[in-house]
Amino acid sequence: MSKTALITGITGQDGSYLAEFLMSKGYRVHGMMRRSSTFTTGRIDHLYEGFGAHATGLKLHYGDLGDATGLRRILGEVMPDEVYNLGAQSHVRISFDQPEYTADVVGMGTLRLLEAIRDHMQATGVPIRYYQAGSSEMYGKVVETPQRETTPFHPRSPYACAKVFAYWQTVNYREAYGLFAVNGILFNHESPRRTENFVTRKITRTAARIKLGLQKELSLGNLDAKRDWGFAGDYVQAMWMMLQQPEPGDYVIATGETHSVKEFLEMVFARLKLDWKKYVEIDKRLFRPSEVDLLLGDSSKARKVLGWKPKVSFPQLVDMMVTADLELAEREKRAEG
Ligand code: NAP
Ligand code: F7E
Repeated sequence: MSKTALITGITGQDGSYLAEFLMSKGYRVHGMMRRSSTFTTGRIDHLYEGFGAHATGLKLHYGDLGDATGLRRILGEVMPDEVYNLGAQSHVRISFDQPEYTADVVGMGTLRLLEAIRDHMQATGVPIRYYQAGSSEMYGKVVETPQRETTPFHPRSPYACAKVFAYWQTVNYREAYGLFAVNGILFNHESPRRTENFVTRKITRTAARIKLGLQKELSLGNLDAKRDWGFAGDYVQAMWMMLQQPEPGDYVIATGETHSVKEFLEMVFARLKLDWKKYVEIDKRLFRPSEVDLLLGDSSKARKVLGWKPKVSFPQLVDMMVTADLELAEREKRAEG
């Protein structure tokens, strides 16, 4: 019998790739989305038809990690075998502007969902496997490089502090109640579906618009920060693999390569045959009160135990994002007439 999965954060980058992947495996996929005054289903419109009882394919439910009653109701309706908690205020810079809200959604939201799952399992006797979207941001001011599962956390933003809270709650539900709960500690992963205010997509999107004469400049913050960037499509497969293991555990998911923002910028502009120095201005407002300078992951545990490895290389990722954003800019230019 096919399994049922519930994904929070279904409308986000990872939610869309994970839903596609699980549906390709024959899962019945349900997603939780927030009510909004504008449509937010652009990344998943191709996966669902209809809503509620009339839906075929992917099924969507209104809900919010701030609303425990709703979470409980959705669990009762969906009866999932697996829950993937991807919902979050996921922007690190913005978490400094909205620390309390970020802590509530990312930290307390995780606890609300874990509590709802605990009660649901007790009431129904049906087990659930739980995936928690942990982040390399938890390593923050790193104490060792590369970072692995045993590296201590030193979070450097309200977002990262909330993710550390969520991480330990997940571990504690595993230890205290025997819940099959895992933390994926995922390093940065990107794609043409990345929201436009994360640095990679901001660069590819703006550079493509500059190439076609639709924009003149690109404002950026700290170009020296280094990140271990992979492709989101590869990373969601690791989430699923973690939940198929005989025992629950926590796993680092990373490429094992690090590049500075400046290197990413140079590659994108070189690919478009543009000199980035002519277009980029540094805006101090885009710097963070406390920065994460260097992230580089060691995913040997995932490679050994899960048999996971990234398929898309760094140059391929840059190429994929530039190609997609050039096509988008060309459509915009045509629409402008
Ligand atoms: P994303 O594109 O920002 O998506 C976040 C999702 O969470 C969206 O669907 C968003 O809904 C939803 N959401 C926001 N607030 C919510 C709330 N109060 N209740 C329920 N849902 C809410 O993030 P992503 O890149 O796909 O990342 C997925 C998860 O992995 C997040 O938890 C993120 O923190 C974590 N993570 C990401 C990376 C990365 O490099 N991408 C690395 C490590 C960990 P709307 O569409 O309505 O905004
Ligand atoms: O910043 C620098 C910035 O916002 C990367 C989230 O998915 O990955 C993501 O968090 C670096 C930082 O990603 C701009 O200072 C320079 O050093 O793309 P980002 P992030 O903060 O690493 C982790 C793993 C998550 O868990 C998060 O949810 O780029 N940077 N100039 C800039 N960053 C942005 N956003 N905008 C700039 O103009």
